[in-house]
Amino acid sequence: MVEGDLDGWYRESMNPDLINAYTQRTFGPELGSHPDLIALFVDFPAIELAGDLLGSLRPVSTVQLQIRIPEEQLEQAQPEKAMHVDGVACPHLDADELRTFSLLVGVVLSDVTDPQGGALRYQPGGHLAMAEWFRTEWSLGITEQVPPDLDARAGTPLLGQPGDPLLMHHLVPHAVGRNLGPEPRIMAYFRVEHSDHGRRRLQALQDPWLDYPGLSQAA
Ligand SMILES: O=C(O)CCC(=O)C(=O)O
Repeated sequence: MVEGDLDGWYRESMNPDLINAYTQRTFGPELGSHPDLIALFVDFPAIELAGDLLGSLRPVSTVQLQIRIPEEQLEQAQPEKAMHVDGVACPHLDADELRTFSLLVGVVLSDVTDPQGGALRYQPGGHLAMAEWFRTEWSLGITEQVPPDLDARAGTPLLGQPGDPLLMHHLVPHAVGRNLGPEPRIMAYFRVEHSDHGRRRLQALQDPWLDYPGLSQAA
C-alpha cells in the first residue's frame, strides 16, 4: 500500500520543475499525513525505543519523504545536501531560525545496497563533536552548518533493505549526494521531539543528552 501510493506519486504526480523544493522539504507533499506512512512510525517497534530514550514525546503526525533520483533520469542535477544537522543554518531558512528536534527515525523504503546509489552518509560519534562546537565556537546566525573538520569527511553510507529502521541522534551530521545507480533511493523520515524540546532548542544543541533523560545519567 505504502509502496503503491509512493510509486504512483513518483510515476504520475511528481513535477520535475519542483525537484529542488522536494529535495529541500519533502517529496510527495500531499502524502505527508497519509495514515499508511504515519503507521510506519506508530506501528513500528522503534516508537517504543524512542519512548525509552526520550521519556516523553510530542505526537508525530507528518512524514518527510526523501528520494534520490537516478541521475541518468534527470535533465538537471538534483541538489546534493552538504554535511549538516537538521534544523540549524538550513540553506533555505533564515540562519536565525532553529527547526531542531530530538531524534530522527527513518525507514528505508528501497534497496540501498550501493553506496553510490544516493545513500544517506552519516558520521558515527559526530553528535559529541557537534555539541562541543555548538558550546564553544558557534552562535545563532552563522551560516556554516558544521565545523571544517567534519565537513571534510565523507561519512558512512547507510545501506539497507525496505523496512529497515534508522534511529539517529539529532546532532549526528549527515549528507546526501548523487544517485549514480539505476533505481530511486527512497527514505521516510520522522522527526521526534521530546515534549520540552521546543522550549530549549539552544540548550539541546549544546548538551547532547538534554532530551535523553535515560542516557544523561549514564553519560
Ligand atoms: O535524502 C536524504 O536521505 C537526506 C535527507 C536530509 O539530510 C534532510 O532532509 O535534511
